[in-house]
Amino acid sequence: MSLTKLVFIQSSTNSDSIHTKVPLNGTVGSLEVVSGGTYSDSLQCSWELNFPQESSVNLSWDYIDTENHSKCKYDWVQVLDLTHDSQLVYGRKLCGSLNPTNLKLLNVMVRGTRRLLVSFRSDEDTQRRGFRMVYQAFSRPC
Ligand SMILES: [Ca+2]
Repeated sequence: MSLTKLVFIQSSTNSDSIHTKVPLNGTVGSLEVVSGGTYSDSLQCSWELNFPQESSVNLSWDYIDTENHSKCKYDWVQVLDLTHDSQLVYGRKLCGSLNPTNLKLLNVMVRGTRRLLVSFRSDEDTQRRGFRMVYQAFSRPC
């Protein structure tokens, strides 16, 4: 089961940024495995995000709450940059129950990409709340 919906993010002025970022293509959205409750067992979901031109894509996470394992063996979410040899954006899978501080550490800007692949997997037992990832793509202004 997958759910994709649009989430509009208020633009904010960043003190260390001179330019105001404008999402030229309106490529803003969020991905999550469930809208409430827990995800299902034995899920294999993936979402491919295609951007009309090379973009800088900001990724942030409202929550990540999956079965925990030191190597994320059971339930996990990962982000691949398909433009750059399918590199793992975080260098690893993500799993466990992350507190707000650790979630903030996952805020990244993926630069110069046209395609990202977000995948989620759960095994047959122990389900939790899942994740919600928010993305916002910025194209080059000129
Ligand atoms: Ca599980």
